[in-house]
Amino acid sequence: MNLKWYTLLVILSLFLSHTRSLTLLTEKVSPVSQVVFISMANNSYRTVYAFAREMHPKTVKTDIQYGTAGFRTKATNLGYVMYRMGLLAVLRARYKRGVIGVMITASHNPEPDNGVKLVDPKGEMLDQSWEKWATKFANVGDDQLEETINEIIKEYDIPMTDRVEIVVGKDTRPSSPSLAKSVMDGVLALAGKPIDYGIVTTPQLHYFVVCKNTNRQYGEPTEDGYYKKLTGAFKKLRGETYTNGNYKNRLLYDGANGVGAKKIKYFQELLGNTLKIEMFNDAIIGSGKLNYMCGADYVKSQQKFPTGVPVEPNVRCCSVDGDADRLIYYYMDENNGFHLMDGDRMATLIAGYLKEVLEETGIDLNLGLVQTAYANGASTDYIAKKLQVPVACVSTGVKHLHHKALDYDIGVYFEANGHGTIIFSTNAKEKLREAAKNNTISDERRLAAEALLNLIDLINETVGDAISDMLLIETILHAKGWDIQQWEDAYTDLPNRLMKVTVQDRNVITTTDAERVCVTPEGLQAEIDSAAAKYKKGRSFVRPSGTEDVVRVYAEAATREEADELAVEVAKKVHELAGGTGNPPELN
Ligand code: NG1
Ligand code: ZN
Repeated sequence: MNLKWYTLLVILSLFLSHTRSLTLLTEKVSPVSQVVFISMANNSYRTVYAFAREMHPKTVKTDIQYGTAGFRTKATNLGYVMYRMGLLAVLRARYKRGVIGVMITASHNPEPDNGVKLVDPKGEMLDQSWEKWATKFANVGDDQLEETINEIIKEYDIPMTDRVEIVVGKDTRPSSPSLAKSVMDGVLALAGKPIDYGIVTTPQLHYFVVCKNTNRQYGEPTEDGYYKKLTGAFKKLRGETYTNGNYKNRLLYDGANGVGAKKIKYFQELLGNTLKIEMFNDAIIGSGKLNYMCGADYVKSQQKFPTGVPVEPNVRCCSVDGDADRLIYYYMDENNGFHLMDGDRMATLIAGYLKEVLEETGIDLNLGLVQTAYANGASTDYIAKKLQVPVACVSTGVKHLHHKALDYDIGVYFEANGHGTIIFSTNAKEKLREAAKNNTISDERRLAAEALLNLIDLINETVGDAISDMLLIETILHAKGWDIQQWEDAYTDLPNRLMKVTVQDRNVITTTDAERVCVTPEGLQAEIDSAAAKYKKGRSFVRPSGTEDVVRVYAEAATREEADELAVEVAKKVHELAGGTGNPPELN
């Protein structure tokens, strides 16, 4: 577009601005000096830079890093980061020619924190090659923002004329509404179209992104569409008998006082008596704090029963985290002994069940399981040796697990903390559909194929989804007629301990081999090896956290005392060799 037309448009938009604030000039956006003036407010014409400086100025000097789950820090420091992620989302959407998602949440972190992550068109986490851009966008000065935008446009040859949709979701934190507004300002500033989904779970947002990018083939991009898809599949799988053998259709559910507490109510309405979910920590205002002494992270990391849930011996309970993408099961026995069923247990139950049903279909598909180094050694042994399902180990972070799971026809992935899902390849789906329609094969084979197709609808393939995973676990336990103790009988966890060490700069720790081997500081790995060798079944590794300013230490061994001792020994070595701050670590 030449300058004359552009000037005319500016005059026209100034005129229109009396009636519209923050309005877009045209559906197709003009790249004058690529970025420049797109938004309009208060009768004045602004640059992205001016808008940033006036409305969302950079308030923090220290750099922030796009980590394992995007940016995460104190909510008060995130306004400008959100605005800039709104800008980046538009650029990414134009580059990918698809809908991009932005989720505002700090998951299991305490309430004063918040965070933001971008969701790519296929529902995956932002491609790693763009993480450096996210980090750059967040850290440049206000006056370098336009230059940075022009730089990325040039590098990727991004067409700046498409109108793109950005779907925005947020969790229940008090800071989330204003941070969502900042994201949307960023989207509007580059003439993208923000679609505000309000309070939703992280996996719901991933689902909406995929529905939109597949022209609704994956489902309806609405909350209603999501509930109906999942509960419809669940009811079909459950059939008319709600209990079976030792399986009872009653479950105690801890919503962590977060978004998972709000959304489970819609599920319960649609599920009726098929599954009786009793809700606790249900986010009624004033009743309890988000993630405080409850939720999946608390239960897994403290290995304790959450507050707010009544203790009933041998009754199946589960907890989700603050944005409902993690799930943990547990129960208390009659002697007040606490039993945890974490992500590894879910992965093994699911992989074992899928293997059985797959065999019944007679279809040749490869099934694999992906874990991280945090997976309990006993679970890895059980999967590889007893189930005979191939296991892969990758670096921490869902993006790595998801990516690896794509290598299989049916890829099951779970982090020990309860985040995971299953992905089915197009080949697998096609073969199952063919078998389900094939009248020349036995009823048994056909029904097994149908069951797997229903399972696919029950699963949120886009990302780990606590509520969808919960419905899947309930389906499997029901099919097997198992109570939670029978599920637990599969193998015995090796006692393990997680510790945190604070150091001056956690990035001095670098690792290789899916984080199982520490490369720097020099000499640390040799110390870890010699410590682990002292204990029966001893295994330990260290890595810098991607969500907290700490180094994480993991240790497991044959007994609780040995696992604890090994963890402390390694933590002390980290403190000594990696620039520890404060007192040397002790077990608390
Ligand atoms: P970091 O802080 O990088 O360890 C934690 C979890 C990850 C993942 C992310 C995102 C552990 C040990 N680490 O990452 O598995 O879930 O948070 O929430 O649980
Ligand atoms: Zn989460």
